[in-house]
Amino acid sequence: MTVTPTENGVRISDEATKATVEILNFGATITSWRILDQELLFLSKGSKLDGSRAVRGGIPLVFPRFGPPKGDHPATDSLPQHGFARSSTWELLGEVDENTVQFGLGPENLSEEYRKAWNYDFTLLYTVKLGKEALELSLEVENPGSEQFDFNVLFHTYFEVPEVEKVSVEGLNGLKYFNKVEGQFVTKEDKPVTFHGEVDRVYEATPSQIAVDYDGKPIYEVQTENLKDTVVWNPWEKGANSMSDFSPKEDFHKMVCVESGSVAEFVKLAPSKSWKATVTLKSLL
Ligand code: TA6
Repeated sequence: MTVTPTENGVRISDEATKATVEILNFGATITSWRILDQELLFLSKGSKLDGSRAVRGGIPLVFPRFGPPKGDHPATDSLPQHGFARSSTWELLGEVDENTVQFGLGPENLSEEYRKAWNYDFTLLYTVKLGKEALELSLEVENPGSEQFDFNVLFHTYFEVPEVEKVSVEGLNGLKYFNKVEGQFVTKEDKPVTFHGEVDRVYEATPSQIAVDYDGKPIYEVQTENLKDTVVWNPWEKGANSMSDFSPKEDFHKMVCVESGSVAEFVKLAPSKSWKATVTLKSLL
């Protein structure tokens, strides 16, 4: 395994398995994860990678709020949709070992605008470890200040798939979810999630293991520790058309977002406390 700097971030690679992961300093966004030269994460060809806006694909990090400000949570209502972590430049803290790197974000890394909108003391530590068939992502949130703060967090993972109409997400049957397309809760639906139109759902209290199946066979596994919820999203044609950085538009067929996080409720972090969560993505391809 080797860790090498790239123009705007870092790459970890393993010669033996031809596995690589690429991470930008901007957003600490993972933009590529490959095994045996096969790309496993979707990245829109229209995505900006120059720090001018959040990356459309890969794994952007959502913190400290999920979704648009709704006027019901003053502490985060001045922030843009999905918060500031994905659109701030993180500090590459360095190699933890030959297959692991760590990034940090604190108030000193935020723009004045974000700092004003969320004026808390905080430290985020993001650890990315490349395994032979897995990618292990850990996020630690620390509160070194004297005031409690609330946060949502989400690993907004865009998986690459050959055709989303052949995908099903397994492990969420029968669970309550908020259907963002219709703006209402659904309490019980006993079938796997499939994609034949726009899907935008926030599943609450989800199991720690979810699978993405293709043609009835598992191709990805998502394991979590200390994360409650799972968001499943595909924008379909209309959604793709509404995003200027989504191109070509028909590529919505090639992605499925299965996003692990804590978003239905805010996590509350008292002064001097810290919180940690881990997501392990496995490729079964
Ligand atoms: O996580 C799903 C979601 O919240 C969708 O509602 C959709 O809007 C998506 O994220 C992308 O959001 P973005 O701000 O990146 O355009």
